[in-house]
Amino acid sequence: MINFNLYLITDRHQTKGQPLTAVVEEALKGGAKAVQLREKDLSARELFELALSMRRVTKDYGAKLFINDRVDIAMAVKADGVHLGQNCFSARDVRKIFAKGIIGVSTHLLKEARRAWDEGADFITLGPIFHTSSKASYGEPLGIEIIKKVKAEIKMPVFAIGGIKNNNIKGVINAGADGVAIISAIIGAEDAGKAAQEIVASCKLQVANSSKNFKLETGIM
Ligand code: 3NM
Repeated sequence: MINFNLYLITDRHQTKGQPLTAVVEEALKGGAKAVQLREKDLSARELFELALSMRRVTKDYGAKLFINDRVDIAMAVKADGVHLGQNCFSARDVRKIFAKGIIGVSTHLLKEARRAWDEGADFITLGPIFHTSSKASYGEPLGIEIIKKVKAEIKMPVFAIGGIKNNNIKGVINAGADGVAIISAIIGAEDAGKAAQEIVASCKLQVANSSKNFKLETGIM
């Protein structure tokens, strides 16, 4: 069900004036397979229109679409799932009304990750791992160690978020992350397609290396 390592998150304020759908399409051409529409300052109507065009373009490239917080809009545009913030509905409540939806939850602490797991989320984002200019309100970076702690307890996919760039993917995947969630390193890049392509390649390489290490360590070859 979670068959992607790169979870691309939108922010239309970082596209340097280009239409968001066009930038996302470039990233999809580069190999992104999952997009979260996260445009918190749009009205329901505006978000619905944008979600419809995101649905079309993600479908064209065989990619999954998630809508941040708005379960109603996710269902209306037949998105693959929703992404829930800590102040949003619980995963358990969403499951009752959006039975087929894949549910992601934003977490920033071990206890939030545990709760998402208990409530039946399908995956979490965990961060901010590094300093990020995209969401300063989440305060100080958590650092890589939190990934190890969460993965030791929680048996679901974890996407590291916050300041993730090509040059720090190796560290987060080695710490146990299943993938990375990114805004600025792709949406704000000069060439979103090239950036996505490089990041998808890094993720695949690091995931392959880490599972090889795991097999070697455990003796299962
Ligand atoms: N959520 P960038 S950090 C949307 O810690 C978001 O939950 C975070 O943007 C969290 O890839 C973040 O530009 C911003 O650092 C991610």
